[in-house]
Amino acid sequence: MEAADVLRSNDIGTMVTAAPALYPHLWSWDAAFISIGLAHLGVERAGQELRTLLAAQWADGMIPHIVYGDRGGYFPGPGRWGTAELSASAPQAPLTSGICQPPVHAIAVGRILEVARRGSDEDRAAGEKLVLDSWESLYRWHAWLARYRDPEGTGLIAVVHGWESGMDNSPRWDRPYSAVVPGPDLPSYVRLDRELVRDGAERPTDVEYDRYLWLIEEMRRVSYDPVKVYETCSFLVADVLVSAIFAVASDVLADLGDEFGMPPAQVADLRAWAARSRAAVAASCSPETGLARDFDRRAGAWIDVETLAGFAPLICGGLDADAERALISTLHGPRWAGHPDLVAKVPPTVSPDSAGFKSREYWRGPQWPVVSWLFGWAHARHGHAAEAQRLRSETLELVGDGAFSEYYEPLTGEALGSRRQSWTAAVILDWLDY
Ligand code: 9WN
Repeated sequence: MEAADVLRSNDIGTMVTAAPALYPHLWSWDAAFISIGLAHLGVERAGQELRTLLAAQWADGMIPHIVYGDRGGYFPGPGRWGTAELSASAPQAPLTSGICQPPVHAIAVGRILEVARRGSDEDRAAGEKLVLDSWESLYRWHAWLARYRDPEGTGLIAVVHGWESGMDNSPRWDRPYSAVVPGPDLPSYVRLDRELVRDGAERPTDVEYDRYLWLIEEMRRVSYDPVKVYETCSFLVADVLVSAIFAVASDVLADLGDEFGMPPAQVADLRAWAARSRAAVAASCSPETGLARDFDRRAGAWIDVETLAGFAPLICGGLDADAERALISTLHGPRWAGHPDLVAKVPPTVSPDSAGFKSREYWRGPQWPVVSWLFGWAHARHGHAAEAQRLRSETLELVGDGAFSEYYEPLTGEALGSRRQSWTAAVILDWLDY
């Protein structure tokens, strides 16, 4: 009931904001997870959340990472991006940011359909209508990623900003960000997040923020043209977790396409993208650690930093059975989710045994319930039922304080970041209704 209350109280009618104060707008991958939670309260409202997001899809196919509502309260706001003035592809309304986030949306549509089919006739009809109404937009979104973020057809999808990965300040990005040098003409700005999260150690640093804002300046200068962004942006990294999500989401979308009679040529595209990305994720694995790796396209080098993203092959499959079993054991073993110092056996974003582990700092160590759900969903899909159950019960334990926090301190279980974070409540609702 409390999880449902979080979603209802964050619902401003047109959208469920990602969080009540810190994130008072709609975020792309949050909206997908939120819609899964909403499906348990009513399939129609779940579909509406995705429709709000898809209504902001750019003409070229990109789904933007933020869709702004009419309240301010977040920096950077639409004025800082200037997408409506600068890009012919961006919508004039609603206003949006100029980058994207991980493509989890087809996963959400698939899950909503499953929930809908267990409900009333109206729920079932609403779930099926959602598939029919969203399929083409999601196909265009996947086509945009394949075309503009993997122009050489490697299978690894690139991000041009840490925000695009959803794991903004992960240590994965430290080296690529060290090559992002803000110019003296970076317009001044005031962070609002630091007013709302008082403990600075829980948020990215000011040095990191300067780089985040500088990348926006670089993109403004090429009017968000996706070809030029790829060519000129000083941050360009092939993201192995985004690629794995892209692969499995393409599988889900292709299966829905077959079932709902969508054009065979488009379904074939999705299957080809899925196969290519799955193979590329598997091929990225480090011979030493077995973990998948990002590739810094600007530096031309693999990023050998050990983080939770290294388990990307468990999201999309594609390893041989022995390698997959070994990776599962590592994820649930004593270096990661089974680390003896953790309060709950939920994967931390960085292992406590890593030099870069920071127990309170955002994507540098804390446990994120939504990421745990994603691994749990993938475990169930790929036949690892016991591990899926463990993630569910351990994450429910972690969030048992009812704060529905954005992230948790792994060694103490302390709630960190925003409270009443929508996607945390949403995945808990889904898990309670399994
Ligand atoms: C920047 C909304 C978003 C999530 C991201 C998370 C955080 C924003 C921020 O909040 O990012 O996009 O201001 O820190 O890192 O994954 O989508 O919940």
